[in-house]
Amino acid sequence: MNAAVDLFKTDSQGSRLEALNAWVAEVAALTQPDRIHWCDGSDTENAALVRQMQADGSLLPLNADTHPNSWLHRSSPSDVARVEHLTFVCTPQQEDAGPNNHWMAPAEAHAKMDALFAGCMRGRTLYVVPYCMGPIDSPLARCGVEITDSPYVVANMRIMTRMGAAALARIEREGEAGGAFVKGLHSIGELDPDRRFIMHFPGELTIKSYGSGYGGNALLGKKCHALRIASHQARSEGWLAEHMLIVGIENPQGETHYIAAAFPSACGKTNLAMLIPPEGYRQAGWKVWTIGDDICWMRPGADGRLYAINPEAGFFGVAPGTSQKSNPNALASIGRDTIFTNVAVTEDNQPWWEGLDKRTPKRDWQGRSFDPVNGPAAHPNSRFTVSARQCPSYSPRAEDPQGVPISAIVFGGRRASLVPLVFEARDWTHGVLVGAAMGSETTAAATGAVGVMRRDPMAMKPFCGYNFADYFAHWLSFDQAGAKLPKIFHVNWFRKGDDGQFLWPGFGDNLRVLEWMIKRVKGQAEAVETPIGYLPDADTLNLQDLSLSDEARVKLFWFDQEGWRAEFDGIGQFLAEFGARTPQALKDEQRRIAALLAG
Ligand code: SAT
Ligand code: MN
Repeated sequence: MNAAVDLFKTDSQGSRLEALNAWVAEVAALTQPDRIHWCDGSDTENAALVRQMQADGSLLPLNADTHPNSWLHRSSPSDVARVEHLTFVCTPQQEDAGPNNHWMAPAEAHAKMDALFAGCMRGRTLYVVPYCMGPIDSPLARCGVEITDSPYVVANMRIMTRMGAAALARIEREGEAGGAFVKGLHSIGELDPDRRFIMHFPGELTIKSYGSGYGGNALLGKKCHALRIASHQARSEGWLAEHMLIVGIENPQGETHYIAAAFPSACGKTNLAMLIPPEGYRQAGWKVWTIGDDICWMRPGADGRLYAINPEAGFFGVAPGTSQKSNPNALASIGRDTIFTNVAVTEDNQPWWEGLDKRTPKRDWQGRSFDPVNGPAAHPNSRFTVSARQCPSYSPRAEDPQGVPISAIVFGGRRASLVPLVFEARDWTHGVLVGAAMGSETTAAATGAVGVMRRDPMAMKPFCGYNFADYFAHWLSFDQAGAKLPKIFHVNWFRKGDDGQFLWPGFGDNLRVLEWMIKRVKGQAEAVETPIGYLPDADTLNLQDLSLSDEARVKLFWFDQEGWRAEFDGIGQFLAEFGARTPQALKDEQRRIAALLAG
């Protein structure tokens, strides 16, 4: 390694954890960077990085009057989403990764990755990024260190996690014994889709990611650590790492219920987490508190309830569709100190995307003069990265080291037909089946065809770091004596009518559905029992001031026995894909309901 002068001040490595020092030295020997920089997360450090990225063109300044301290990053056009086909879980036994993951033997995967990493940081700086997932003083939080050669990744990690000195101090305090930190090695490589892999070694608490600078492929604290590696750790330690938003609903009596909800990427998690109550509800005193919009770690507390933290500190939200109408809180959050990725810009250099407003953009996400023949101006998976603290509805309880108690768990997908607006599972086992059977039409958050219906259990298809059959068993295992588990619900905001239009207005009006859930939790609302679960009684879900069509009033609350019979055949086949490892209790539950549907 060249002993070049550091761009920034690098302090002495005197007392640093030996395992961390050794790993950094080993990676530096392999990747041959010109410089090593240990990130402290300070404003000064960030300002220097931003200056450097501005100088090399990887960050472009946006209109400083309308969007102070905000930047546009244009990624390589072939590096715009997660790459599930290049993402692997490397366990010694293939069955432990399960049919839900791409698998490679650890030795082979290490050899493949190390060959890519060899010498890849020549001419570059190696950044050591210590981070903490969760409030820094939370017993539920976990730390990691990402090594990366991308300053863009460093800047994003600083927003998305508790990054820098405090995280490093916790890692050092915990030492080798205290639940070792996750090691994530990342290089943008050549940004070549043919030399791109995202590999996970759950047994070694290690991630190796090469060839992409984008979101979930590169910000290793997010999907790679907080879901794939953490789900694996959670299984052995008795907790859950889930692809869920966490939102607090405060009723006019001042009582707040926390709800965790799983939806696949780009299905409105951020909007639901930041929901603004409809006018009538606002006047009555309802309030909504955002804890997290993407990831939830939860574990049983001493009182038997599940307590949740948001391991992240920021939002990496989908820009297109975000507007004053759909998500005013998001819009208010991103008015300053935000990194935008792959959005378009207006004449006066403001960030712009489809669905924002009626203006015509000047340049598209690739920097070309906007021409509709080239497709949308903003990439459909363009994003904003912003600190959660900038969100007007950010809950003070989001920083609570003990987490928040969860009253209800919600599963939901994008289903144009069949699935009603809301139903409640009979009990925990049924709820686990409802989650396991989740289906959704694919979105632009991952490369591949959009709009294809696929099974996405608990919205974890791309993120579960082990065999789904074992994951279902882990979920079932929480139903123990003394447990006070949340009720489980399923929602579908995306049901369409015969004209192809959505039947439910969604957004703020989703609070009506959450209100019904809370009433159910408190035993205050009637429901109709059907084989698929409890549906709202005609007048227990508040539809006041909504101009729903007659078709909507019927279809949103309709249990279509015929259609569900076919759906349950599909669910049975899906569970069978996991063979003998599928928990018997889940198979029995599927059979029980299938028999009711046949009757
Ligand atoms: O790219 S990310 O995985 O971070 C966003 C998402 O797909 O949910
Ligand atoms: Mn997500």
